[in-house]
Amino acid sequence: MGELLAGFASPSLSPLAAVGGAVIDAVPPGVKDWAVSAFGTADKDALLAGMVLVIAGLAALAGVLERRRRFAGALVIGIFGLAGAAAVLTRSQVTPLAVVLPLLAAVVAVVLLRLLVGRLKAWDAAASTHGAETAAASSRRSFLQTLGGTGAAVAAGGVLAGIWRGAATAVSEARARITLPAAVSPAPQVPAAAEAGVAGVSPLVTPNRDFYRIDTALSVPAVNPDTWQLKVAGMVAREVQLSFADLMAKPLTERHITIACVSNSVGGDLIGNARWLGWPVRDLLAMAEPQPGADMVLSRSADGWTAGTPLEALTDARDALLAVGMNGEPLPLEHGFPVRLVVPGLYGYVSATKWLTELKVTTFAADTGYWTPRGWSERGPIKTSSRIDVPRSGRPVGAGTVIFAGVAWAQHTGIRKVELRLNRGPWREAELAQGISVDTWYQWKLAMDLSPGQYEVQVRATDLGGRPQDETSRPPAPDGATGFHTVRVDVKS
Ligand SMILES: Nc1nc2c(c(=O)[nH]1)N[C@H]1C(S)=C(S)[C@@H](COP(=O)(O)O)O[C@H]1N2
Ligand SMILES: [Mo]
Repeated sequence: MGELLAGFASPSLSPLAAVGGAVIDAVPPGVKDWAVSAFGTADKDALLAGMVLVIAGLAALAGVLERRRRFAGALVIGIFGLAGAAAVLTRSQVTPLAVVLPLLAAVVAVVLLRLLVGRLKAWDAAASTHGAETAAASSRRSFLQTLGGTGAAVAAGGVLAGIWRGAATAVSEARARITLPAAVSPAPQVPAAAEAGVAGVSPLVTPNRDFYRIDTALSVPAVNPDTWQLKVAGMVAREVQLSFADLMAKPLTERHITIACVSNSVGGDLIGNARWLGWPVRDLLAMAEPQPGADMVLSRSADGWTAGTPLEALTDARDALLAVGMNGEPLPLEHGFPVRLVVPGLYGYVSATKWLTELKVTTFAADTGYWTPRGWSERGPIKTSSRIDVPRSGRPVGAGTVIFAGVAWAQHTGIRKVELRLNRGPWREAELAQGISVDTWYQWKLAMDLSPGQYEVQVRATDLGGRPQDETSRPPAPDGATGFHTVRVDVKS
């Protein structure tokens, strides 16, 4: 009921999304890490499924209690409605209507509960009366009809709410109307020599639909580009306001940049490379003129999430962008439409704010980003790492020439070499493909002659400064996983 009402009245704030968002913000960091490692990018679906199960359990409990004692079940529903309203209140997009919806839904649920329990009791009474078989059958039918009708109405309401929410997104329509301007500084052509040419290796440029998605937003924030405003404030000589039209009229830069999540485990897939179109953040900051002493920019999203980025990374020569385009399209909604930050060399949690609305020039001493108090480091430079894509771990291959291939990255530094070793033997240098730029990942390949047997294969990358990747096995928290990606290959005769 709450979802249905929200679908029509307040699509950005369904009660389910609000409770889920509050849960995400409240769980200890360890639980979040466990959820990402267990469910990957399906973590939100898993949370929603879990919530639906909890709701079904509470509904069953309410029914059982109400049958025993009048209003005992209604009390459970009332508390549930209040909890929903409280969760909505913790959300940054809260509106008065959004708070009322869970309460309204609870009232409807109590009315239905009373109706159903009334019918059930009539059936109980008739069933225990001798010689009242026909009365029992008819009260049974009446109970089951009411129950079935309620179930059908809930299902239809849910579907309707879903359709409505999908169709009602004026934002998707606004996105469809956008034509991206050409870049004044276009992305360098992807050199043909950047392709290792091995089937099964990660594509050099990740298609938008395959690009990993990580954020705390249970429902994708709907930010209308026509009303979008970016505010630059804090320790600046002058505050700057920027509209989407202003931004689109700036001389834009397009670059391939590989972004990665700090939660990516060694060998994991929370990393992707896209061609981003945007205005260099340093040009915007130059307009605002950061004051001496400032060392951090706290960026904020429409849903209240924040990241703390070193001011240096946004003002130095690297191409930190206020991105509006991803692989030639306006940003997909899940990837931060209409505007996000992309900063070469930094993990997403300290730099890649999606649905961006504010840049506050400040200091690390005065402000902290969303993940820092939750057990993650204040600073998050991406660690040099490498991954074996083919052959897939555990998949048998034929004896003879076996081709290994994968990707390696050291954003903003670049890769010098990639090496492989078998069963902890000597390192052998792989063939390193040309990079698109030092800000992207590189493909590599190595053909080896292997006789039948079991092999443990490990990969390591060395950056252009000559620093090999860290070999110590460490988990993602607090500042990124380290260690060698290791696959087991079963070579058959
Ligand atoms: N508004 C907002 N932006 C966010 C996040 C978030 O939770 N909310 N997560 C960050 C993290 S942790 C990562 S790794 C990147 C992922 O960007 P992607 O989903 O486009 O791949 O977005 C960053 N930007
Ligand atoms: Mo992340």
